[in-house]
Amino acid sequence: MTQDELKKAVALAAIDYIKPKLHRDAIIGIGTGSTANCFIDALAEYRDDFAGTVASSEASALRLESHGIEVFELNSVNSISVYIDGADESNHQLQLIKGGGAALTREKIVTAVADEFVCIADESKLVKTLGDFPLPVEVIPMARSYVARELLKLGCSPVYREGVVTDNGNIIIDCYDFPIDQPFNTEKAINNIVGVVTNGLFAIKAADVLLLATQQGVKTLR
Ligand code: ABF
Repeated sequence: MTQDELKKAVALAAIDYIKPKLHRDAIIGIGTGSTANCFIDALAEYRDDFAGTVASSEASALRLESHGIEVFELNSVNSISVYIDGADESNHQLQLIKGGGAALTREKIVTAVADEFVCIADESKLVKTLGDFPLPVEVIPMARSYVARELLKLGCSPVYREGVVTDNGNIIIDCYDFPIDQPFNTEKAINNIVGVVTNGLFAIKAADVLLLATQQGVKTLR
């Protein structure tokens, strides 16, 4: 199977996973990226079986609406039953790097609200140690140079992602050359730098389930 076929396979597995949880009041959290897009497309068939969605990006909201799926503001819902999203990397503890698509802050907010976070990915995303993928950090624009200097002290090579403005009007700094042995501590350390809005480590609240598409079928990791 190609990588695209693996993404479609895991999106269908996620549909099977959430089907028993669908009911007329259920709100589904929807992530961002090409794997999440496959899930959105597959979800369209079930649009009448749940109340609606909360999206982690403008792009996903538009795609959901194009399928006639209702999208709610997060502030207008009381709970999210399950959040489905991709990742850039996952380790075996289901701690993730996310934010390659610059949607990390809204993704982390929706993750915080959701009762359950189901990550969907193809097998290329599973790693022993996080950090081959550069860790994205969303930063208030005026703090860019200061935050870069502080990130340097943590041992990475920070690179400003030119030309990218997040949905929240902020900038992204990517941390290169940064093997992350202790994701929980690193997530906290970066959060403590003044001017950082969010970092792309999802370790303090990791995924609950990882549906991983492999050439041998979709595996469920917990
Ligand atoms: C989002 O989409 C991100 O957090 C991550 O950066 C990315 C994964 O994209 P894809 O599914 O296209 O690989 O979930």
